[in-house]
Amino acid sequence: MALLGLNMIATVITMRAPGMTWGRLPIFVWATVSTSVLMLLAAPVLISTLLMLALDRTAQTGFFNDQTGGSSYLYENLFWFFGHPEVYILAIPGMGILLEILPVFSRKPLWGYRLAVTGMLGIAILSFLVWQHHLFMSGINADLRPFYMLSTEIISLPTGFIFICALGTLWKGRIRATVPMLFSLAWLFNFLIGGLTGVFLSDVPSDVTTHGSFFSMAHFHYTIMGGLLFAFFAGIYYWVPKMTGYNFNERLGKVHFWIMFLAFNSTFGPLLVIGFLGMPRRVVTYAGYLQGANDWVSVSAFVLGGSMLIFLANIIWSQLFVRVPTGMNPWGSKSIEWQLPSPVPVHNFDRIPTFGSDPYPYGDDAGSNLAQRPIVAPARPTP
Ligand SMILES: [Cu+2]
Repeated sequence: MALLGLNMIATVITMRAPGMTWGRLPIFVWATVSTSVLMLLAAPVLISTLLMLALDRTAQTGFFNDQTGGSSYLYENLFWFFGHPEVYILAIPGMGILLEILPVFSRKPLWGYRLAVTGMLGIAILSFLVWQHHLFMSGINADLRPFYMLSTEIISLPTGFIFICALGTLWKGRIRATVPMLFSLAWLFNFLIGGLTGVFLSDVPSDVTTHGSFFSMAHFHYTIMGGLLFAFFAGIYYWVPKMTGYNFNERLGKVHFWIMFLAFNSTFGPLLVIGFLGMPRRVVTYAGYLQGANDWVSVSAFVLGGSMLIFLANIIWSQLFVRVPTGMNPWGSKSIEWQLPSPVPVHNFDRIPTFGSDPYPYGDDAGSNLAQRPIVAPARPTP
């Protein structure tokens, strides 16, 4: 994971095409860079921690064993020094997918490009300063609590930048409710709930009561499943036709989206409430007054799982049997990958393309697939 991050960063620094300045990088590439920084710096900590743990178990060393002079608290710290950045290793690529898709289906340039880049890099840097919010209830030195409470709450700022950029892009746009767009809009709704409930968990007084409850579990699912997984599906519905050359069935995609979106909220929304009412995580039994709500959640969770079967059916139906050709640019995107045939030829371009503008030249009159300002400048003449 660390080497993959290093590879990505080195590739972006050294192998950009002519004209692809830092200010013209597609926002998903910025998301990849931010994620790669996290992978490069966080993964080695996990690897070393697991190595020490393995030595504790096999060679009876005493890193984390309280009986032999080690510290299990040290293990918690090292684990979460990796574990919190890991949350953003999952989340930031989702933000990149979101900000890549919104301009296409709003027919507007990405609003606040620099703000979005600042947001992603800001999240990446700040995510190394917040890990002890997982240890508020683990015997942390009480004097350390305010710092980690503040640093965690400050991370809402760069995350807020991403929301502002998303809303600014949507504002007065000509919205097309395609399947990738629906999943992207659902990201905004779910991740907002995930973010707002996170504030309660980063705040020490309210964390003392909500820690270890279904509230924190539901919060986690709103960020990772409601955020990442919905963006992941947006990316699949958006880019897989480019990879395979065949469209997904739009109607099945919409059925998948609506069942997944409603069932997701019907599962994890009530769990937020149940958690507040005092239901702990990882306990099979619970008070009788929570029975009805738990039944509701269980049924919703099965429906949520069932929605994946619709997705599976769509893959088999549209990619293996019906096979409607995608064409070069079905979404009318201005990004470079859509200026090539689907699927993309093995060596992509015959000649290295040069870039004359940013990747989002959507104007008010942009309705056709033809860019007013072509993103791909004429290839350099070969000598
Ligand atoms: Cu965390």
